[in-house]
Formats: sequence, structure tokens, C-alpha cells
Amino acid sequence: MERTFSIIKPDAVAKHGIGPVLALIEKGGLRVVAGRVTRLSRTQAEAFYAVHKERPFFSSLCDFMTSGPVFVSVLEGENAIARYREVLGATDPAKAAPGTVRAAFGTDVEKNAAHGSDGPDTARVEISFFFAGFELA
Ligand code: 3AN
Repeated sequence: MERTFSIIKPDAVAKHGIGPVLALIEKGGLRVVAGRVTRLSRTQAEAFYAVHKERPFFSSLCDFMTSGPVFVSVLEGENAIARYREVLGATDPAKAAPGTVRAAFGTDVEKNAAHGSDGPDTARVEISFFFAGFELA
């Protein structure tokens, strides 16, 4: 069993995508073990995306991620990290396979509907960024 971290981003939340994205997550064989709606502060967004600090899109990405509510969650399942990235589809929604979250709800590489951890170390860091141990079912 493995756990991964997910953010349903402001664009997908604005399109009433929380329910449909959770349905794709569950259809993909993942279990939601914690989740809530929240809104990122600028400080949180900058800390969460600190690895991208030097990239030209960093400021715009933080603007977008703080532009509205998000749904943060922890997902569990066999190979949850890779499995969720399959459910999400390619980073660029235009290249995402039909039936994926980003094909259905993404707009472009920045407004790409949802985030999933890219490895076990980032999953651990990202989960503990938003959730305390007692919140995980
Ligand atoms: P993924 O979220 O698929 O792991 P990363 O880690 O390359 O993709 O990028 C993190 C986030 O940064 C993406 N989800 C997207 O919102 C944003 N991003 C990535 N590349 C670009 C880009 N070229 N222009 C604007 N935003 C980008």
C-alpha cells in the first residue's frame, strides 16, 4: 500500500469538478483517506512549489494556485503515486489521454486541474504539509 497527495486546483473546483475528480480517483482504484476544501495563502503556495522557484512560471503559478479554493486530499492504494498520475493524465491537458482528469478539466500546462505527487519522498513531504497524522483514516 502506498499513499500520495492530491490537489484539485482552483480551475477544476470552479468548474464544479470536486465530485467528478473524486469519482475518477475512486474509479482508478484509489481510496480517499483524508480530504478538505481550503484556500492557499501566498506563503503556502510559494513553499509548496519551492522546487519551481527559479522557473519563469513560478509567480504566475502561485497567483493561480491562490486564486480560489482547492480540494486537498490523501489517496491510498497499490502503487498510488503512479496510479494517480495515470488518472491525472499528462501535465499538458492537450496531451492528456481521453478520460483523464486533465483532459476533462484542464485548460493549459499551468491551469491543469489537479496535482499529484511525483515520488515517495515528495508524497511524504506534501502530505505532512497539509495533514496531521491523526487526520488520516
Ligand atoms: P506535474 O504537476 O505534472 O508533476 P510539474 O511538476 O512539471 O508537473 O509542474 C508543476 C506545476 O507547475 C504543474 N502542475 C503546472 O501547474 C505548473 N507548470 C509546469 N510547467 C509549466 C509551464 N511551462 N508553464 C506554466 N506552468 C507550468
